[in-house]
Amino acid sequence: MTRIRFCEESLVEPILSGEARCPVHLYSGEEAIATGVCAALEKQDYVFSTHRSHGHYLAKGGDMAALIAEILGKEDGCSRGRGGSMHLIDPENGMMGSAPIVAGTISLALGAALASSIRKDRRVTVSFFGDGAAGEGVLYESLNFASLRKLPIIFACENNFYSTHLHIRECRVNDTIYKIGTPFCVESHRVEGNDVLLVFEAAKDAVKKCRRGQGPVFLEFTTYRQRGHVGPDDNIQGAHTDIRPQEEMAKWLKKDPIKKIESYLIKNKIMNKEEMEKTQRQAEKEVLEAHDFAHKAPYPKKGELTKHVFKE
Ligand SMILES: Cc1ncc(C[n+]2csc(CCOP(=O)(O)OP(=O)(O)O)c2C)c(N)n1
Ligand SMILES: [Mg+2]
Repeated sequence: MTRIRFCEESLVEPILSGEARCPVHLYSGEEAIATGVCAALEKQDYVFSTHRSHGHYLAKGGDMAALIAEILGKEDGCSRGRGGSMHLIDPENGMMGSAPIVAGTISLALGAALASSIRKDRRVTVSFFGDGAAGEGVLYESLNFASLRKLPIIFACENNFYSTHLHIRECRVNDTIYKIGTPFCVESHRVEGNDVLLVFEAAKDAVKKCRRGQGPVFLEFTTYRQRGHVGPDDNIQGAHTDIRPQEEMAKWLKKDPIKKIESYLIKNKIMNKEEMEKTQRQAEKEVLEAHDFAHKAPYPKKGELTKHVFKE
């Protein structure tokens, strides 16, 4: 979680300075979900992600230097600098890809889970998506098909209560999402997404069920983004402001997922302050080295910009 937070916060300056040219959706505040879910997975398991994908990529084992290089559009990026922040991939570690079309990767994840069930390879697939994807028909079609075929797939909805700047209550009659699994006979739960231990327990149970052929499972994780929808803040018409109510933001800052696990670890004498600082120093070093690597990496050659983009 610390690695993800430090990585995300290190991107603020390159975004504001224009060094990062692609749209960047920061994951600060939501780290417990990617971390808790991916900790319950094996390396060979698959995850598919969205426009807000840095946390999923890192938690599944993706290389931070290749992530920063990708965001800076460099040849050494995980998508050879052609994809940017919203097209991350690392098949070696089971990170099968992210894409910015809202709900666009749900059906791809479903296909991967279908392949696993045909091959009987015992892999579990996690489809990460936001609350905004609950407004797209493909999610309902995928829930139905996954349930019909008992596919080993976890639908992991990250409900941060906003789709861009639209509050969930402006587009849904209530703010719970997990209940949409019920009509499709999919086991569904709502979990406090800022509590990494609860996330991990829920994911572990869901993974177990999927491996036993008792999938799918739908998990809705409640959370809140600490940064803007895209970029560090919401620069709407030149004003760096956030349209969300101040009290709401303050309430959620108090529920910071990293602070939460830190106080748990201290209170239960699992880690002390020095050990935590050591973790932070390690993360800081990794981030600095990743930026250094990305700065030095070359841009793709002008004549090769479409190479690797389309299959020849
Ligand atoms: C099909 C589609 N419609 C609209 C958009 C524009 N868009 C980009 S992100 C986003 C909101 C997504 O909200 P949510 O799924 O809750 O994810 P969050 O950004 O909150 O993590 C929208 C509407 C899009 N990328 N794709
Ligand atoms: Mg959202």
